[in-house]
Amino acid sequence: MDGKIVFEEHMAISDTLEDSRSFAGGSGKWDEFARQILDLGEERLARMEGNGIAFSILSLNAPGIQALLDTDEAIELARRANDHLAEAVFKYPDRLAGFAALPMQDPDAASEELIRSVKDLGFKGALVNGFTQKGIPDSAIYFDIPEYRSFWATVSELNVPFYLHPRMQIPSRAQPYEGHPWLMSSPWGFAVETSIHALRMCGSGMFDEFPNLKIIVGHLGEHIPYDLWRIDARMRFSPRGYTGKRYLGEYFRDHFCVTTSGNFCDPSFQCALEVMGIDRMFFSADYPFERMEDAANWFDSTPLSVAERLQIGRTNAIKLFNLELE
Ligand code: GRE
Ligand code: ZN
Repeated sequence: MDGKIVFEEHMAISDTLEDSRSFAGGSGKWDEFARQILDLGEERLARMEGNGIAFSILSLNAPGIQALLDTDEAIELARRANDHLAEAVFKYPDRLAGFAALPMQDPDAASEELIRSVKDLGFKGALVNGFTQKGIPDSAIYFDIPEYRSFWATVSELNVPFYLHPRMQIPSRAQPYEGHPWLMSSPWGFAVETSIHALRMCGSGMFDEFPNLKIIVGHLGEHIPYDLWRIDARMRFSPRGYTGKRYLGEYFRDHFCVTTSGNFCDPSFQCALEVMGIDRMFFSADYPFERMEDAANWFDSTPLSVAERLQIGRTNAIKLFNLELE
């Protein structure tokens, strides 16, 4: 399919490049990976072209800003990363757009940077790499807590989506993974962390307060669509402090969008599609952690009608981000 749009696609600046080293796929692959994630020009655009991808919204690699302990440093680096990305977006406005990296260490500073990114740089929303650390290494702040309501008010007012992207749990909080470092990483722990954060948001009342909030999760929903029925079924018997006005599944279905990033599997895709509904499903690749070729070849041949493929691969994204594309 031509004209696809993708939006879990990553870039790095020199300050955050090392964050991704352990995910590059072995020592022999590092130079190529580093070149790909730093590139905001010809190689990326050519690869998009070759895979029928017309437009890509880029974001800073993980954990990026969220791993910084110093708030001033986080504010400064987020600004710098966003300005760097903006240069590429200005150069190729028909092909590239940006998500803001945000200093979530300080909710007011995060609001400010989001406003600047959307209004001055033309960015399409934010992508944040999970919980933020702050002050000490053993810290993990989730954004459903009351301190972030003013931030969500800003997101709501700007009416832009917020991409909740994975990061790895920090070692001091990762006892269940002991002895199995592979388990806490992208094969499993990424989804555990991100799904807990997403479900906390659903249970927090933030969607009652800001009914227009849209949160995006990747990797076919970070395991949630598969288990959404059971969550509600069990909570009827054992609510244990759940104070939501509606079933949790209703919040998830109404306020979350799901992308195919890094999860190119027909049965999982069919499950997410059936649970979320076609209006909430979106194609994405997760380049350069995934190969664009793998993403595109899978998506172009997964069982869908022509109209469904067009909607998930393109038109849903045009609507979600108000893109000025046909
Ligand atoms: C991602 O961006 O989603 C990602 C990483 C590292 C490894 C795997 C992965 O940042 O999907
Ligand atoms: Zn990603």
